Amino acid sequence: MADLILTTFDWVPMMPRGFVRDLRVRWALEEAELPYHVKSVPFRARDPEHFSHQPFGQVPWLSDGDISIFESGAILLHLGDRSEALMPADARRRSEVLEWLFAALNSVEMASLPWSLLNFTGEARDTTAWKFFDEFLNKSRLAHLEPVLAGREWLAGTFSVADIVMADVLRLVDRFDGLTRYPACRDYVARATARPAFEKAHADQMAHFAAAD
Ligand SMILES: N[C@@H](CCC(=O)N[C@@H](CS)C(=O)NCC(=O)O)C(=O)O
Repeated sequence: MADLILTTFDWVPMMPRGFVRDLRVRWALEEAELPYHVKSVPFRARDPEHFSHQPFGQVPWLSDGDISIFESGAILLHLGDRSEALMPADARRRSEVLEWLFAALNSVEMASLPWSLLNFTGEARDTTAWKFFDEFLNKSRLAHLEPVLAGREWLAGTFSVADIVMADVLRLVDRFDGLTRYPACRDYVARATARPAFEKAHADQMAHFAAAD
């Protein structure tokens, strides 16, 4: 089996540390107990080689032999083929994982990321943009996700890549106190981030960036 190589930045500012998306990949690799190496590319000077792996000059990407794959969701699906700890074999449950993984990325993160960025930039709470995204995230997404998570431990029966992405997405909302009205969402994040694989992935990311300070 080919070596798995995860590429991330060599350094990032303090604010995103612990939230850089290589964490999702580290977490999946740890859950599946797959051996891997981590490589770095410069945060400040992104060269053509970097863009040849990630067309937007972002991270992460994963090399698996002669396959190079970007987008955290795609990487997790790729790894899902390697381990039932990430993706169930049963066809019905597999489709549940797929729908929830895309829901995390394309329904929840699509709403939560602009909201988080407005928090990050300190956008005033009385602007049209803030009111729009705050209502969108709360009324159209979190209010509906709350009863789902109140009724189940993990999104698709057992823990899967869908939970890695959804918990990571919600973790950023929680960082800005956006889950205070959603106890089931908060408990879900707490449950997911208490997993040893998350704790190792998080500690390793923090150590990786701290090493470059
Ligand atoms: N949709 C991409 C997003 C990747 C992304 O936003 N990466 C961030 C780090 S978490 C990045 O590279 N930011 C630097 C930039 O956008 O220039 C994925 O999930 O992999």
